[in-house]
Amino acid sequence: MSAAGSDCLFCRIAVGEIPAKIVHESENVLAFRDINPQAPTHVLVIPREHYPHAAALAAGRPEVVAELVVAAGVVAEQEGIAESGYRLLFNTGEQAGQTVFHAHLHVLGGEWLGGLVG
Ligand code: IU
Repeated sequence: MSAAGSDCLFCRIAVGEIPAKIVHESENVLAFRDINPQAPTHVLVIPREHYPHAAALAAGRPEVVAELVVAAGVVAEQEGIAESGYRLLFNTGEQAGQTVFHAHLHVLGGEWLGGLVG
């Protein structure tokens, strides 16, 4: 999958061109706070490499999908929500509400979430 580079907001965050509140990073993934949080903890975990959504990432680099989930667990521990529970969410495509077309895993928690949140 080719990089979207300067056209992609999250690619620019991944290379440090646009600032973000980074909470965790590793070779292949980066986690930063959502600018419009929907819960006390709302972090986005992204692959550094550009894929437009989770399904494309799973097709191209399935092992990185696992790395996103592992990173989400690390973030949950850091945030103190691993025990109480948290929600992992991939919006995949426009009708699901995806607005940024660089794959990202939402990590939501810190309060009772009830029904679907994203
Ligand atoms: P979605 O699954 O594509 O709808 O989620 C995109 C998220 O990216 C959404 O929760 C936004 O608040 C968030 N976001 C951000 O954290 N920083 C930005 O500069 C922009 C969107 I634009």
